Amino acid sequence: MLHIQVIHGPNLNLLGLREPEIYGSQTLEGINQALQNSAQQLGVAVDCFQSNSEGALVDCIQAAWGGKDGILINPGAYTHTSIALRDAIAAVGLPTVEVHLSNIHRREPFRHQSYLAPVALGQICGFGAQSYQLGLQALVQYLRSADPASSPR
Ligand code: CA2
Repeated sequence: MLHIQVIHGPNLNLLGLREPEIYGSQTLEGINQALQNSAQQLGVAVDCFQSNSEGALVDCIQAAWGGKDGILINPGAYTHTSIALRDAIAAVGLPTVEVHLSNIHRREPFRHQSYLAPVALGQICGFGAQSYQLGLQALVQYLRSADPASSPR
């Protein structure tokens, strides 16, 4: 069975509690539960992790190496600042999909650049909590096409 590491970056623990006009009303717990439901439907296993600390996020990416097949990550504001997260993803070499709730390209110019996008398979943004669902589907499809033996069908 495929194992996916889901990673949420800084402040995403506040989802549903603050600024619902920008980030929606769903809580992080709700997003994780919806991902678990989809994972069950897809026949994959998902582990979810959130931290406000850049180092803890790097540790989680490193720990995925060897045990997980892919990474689904919303790096939060570290998207636009973190060479450390980019280097960790490049170092472990796991297929990674970057997701964002908001469309970072129609927001402030400082959000238009992602340090992670060049080392990710792709980026999905602007669909609210649905971005995570789309990202999970894309990642699982990619992993199954890369390794047909991992398909349950
Ligand atoms: O749109 C996204 O998913 C972001 O990754 C969210 C980050 C932002 O810095 C990125 O540019 C785009 C911010 C996450 C903050 O989450 C909050 C949630 C509720 C209340 C306050 C912040």
